[in-house]
Amino acid sequence: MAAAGGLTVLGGRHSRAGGENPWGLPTGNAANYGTVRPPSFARPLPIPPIKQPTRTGPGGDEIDLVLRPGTGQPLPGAATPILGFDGIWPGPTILATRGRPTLVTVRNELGEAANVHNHGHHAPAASDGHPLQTIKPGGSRLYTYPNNQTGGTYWYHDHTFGLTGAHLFRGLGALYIIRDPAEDALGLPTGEYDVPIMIQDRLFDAGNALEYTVDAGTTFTGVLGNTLCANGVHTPFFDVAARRYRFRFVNGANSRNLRLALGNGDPIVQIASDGSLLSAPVIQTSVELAPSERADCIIDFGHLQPGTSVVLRNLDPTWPELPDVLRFNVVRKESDGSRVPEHLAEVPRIPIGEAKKKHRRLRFQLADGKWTINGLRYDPARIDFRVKLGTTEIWEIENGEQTQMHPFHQHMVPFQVLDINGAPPPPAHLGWKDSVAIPPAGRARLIMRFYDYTGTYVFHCHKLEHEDHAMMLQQEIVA
Ligand SMILES: [Cu+2]
Repeated sequence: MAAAGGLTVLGGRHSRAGGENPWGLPTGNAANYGTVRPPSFARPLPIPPIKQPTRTGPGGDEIDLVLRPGTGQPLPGAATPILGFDGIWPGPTILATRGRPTLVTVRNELGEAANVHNHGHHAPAASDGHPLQTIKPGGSRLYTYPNNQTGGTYWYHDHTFGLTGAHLFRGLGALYIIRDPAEDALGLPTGEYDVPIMIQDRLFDAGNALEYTVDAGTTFTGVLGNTLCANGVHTPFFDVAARRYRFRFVNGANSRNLRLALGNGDPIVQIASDGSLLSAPVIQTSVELAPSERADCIIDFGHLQPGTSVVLRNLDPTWPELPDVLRFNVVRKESDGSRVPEHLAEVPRIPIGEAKKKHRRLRFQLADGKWTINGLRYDPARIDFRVKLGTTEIWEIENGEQTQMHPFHQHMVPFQVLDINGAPPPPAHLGWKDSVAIPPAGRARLIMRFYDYTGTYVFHCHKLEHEDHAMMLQQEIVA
């Protein structure tokens, strides 16, 4: 089935074509998938700069951010043109403190409309980055982030109607971390031992330019790269001391799933999922992250001798497989005053009875070759349903697609996972979440409280090529 206008997606199952992608589809520029990558672990992991406030006062921290073109150096050789917050990829990390507002003035010097969505943030509708609330070229907009929510790892990215995938792919993504004094008192690794790592697959052409193609194949599978980047650099290395580290892993890929594991078989201790600490650490052999999910993990290099290396692997089999994320090189011994307490935070479960009869069913599926939710494509002029402020609801998200998962993302309020395919969620899913993978042909039930803000907010699939074409609906929260 050919794609009219390049935006119709294919339905049904697709057989594996030898040497091609498993769907046998024209996915992006096929020639570039065969590009020989430079050696792995050759360049250091960059750490995005911390954004310094322009002013701090009683009303909060004021930050000035500019959307502008820039260049990155993900590969050796020619620089790569990008679109960046402050012209860099990833953009600067914004550090906020729980309970103290952050006021971000964003000026757009991109030459095209764009905006900012602070993913996982509990913000007034005017600051949520609704797909139509864009900043015109040359214009600016003030985003108010109250930071009245759990401390943790969040991230901000563009959310322009129909262009979110293209904009994030070109570089418009960065971390937003909320510090919480209660969390600081736990003794977890901090300072230089608290390391943000945004993982993103990208496709480059022979001249190192980013190659983003929307066609029938990529709209079906999502855009999948042939190069895995950590903080904007292809498969880097990171020198560590023989001690504990906290890594804030962000799956900032457009559509790729990740399953992180250590090459030496050591455990990864997950302490937070999306924006909240778990009640207790979860010891895992691998950590799965759907697009937009985050996992804060403790990795202890304390038993390793200097000179040892450990590769962070990606075990997810999505085509084309990208098995190496980065390599940790243990370079020195060091004393370690950090600890990982057995109890991290109170995460009270929302009682199911609180939702009373407020249940919704949302079916994510292909309909007439298009990505839909309950058969509907996103229409910004249409309110899909209204939710009463102050109520609690249970949403049952169904995945009607047999071959791939859809990562569900809700704006404005976090949720708790009640069950996935009828089974209790895994321990790493017992915190507050804003994104969750709905397995192929599977379902999940989520419970959420609608509090503080009225207005129109979207929810959608976070495979961005699904979201853009147009697996997204909107709810209006009403008083
Ligand atoms: Cu999807």
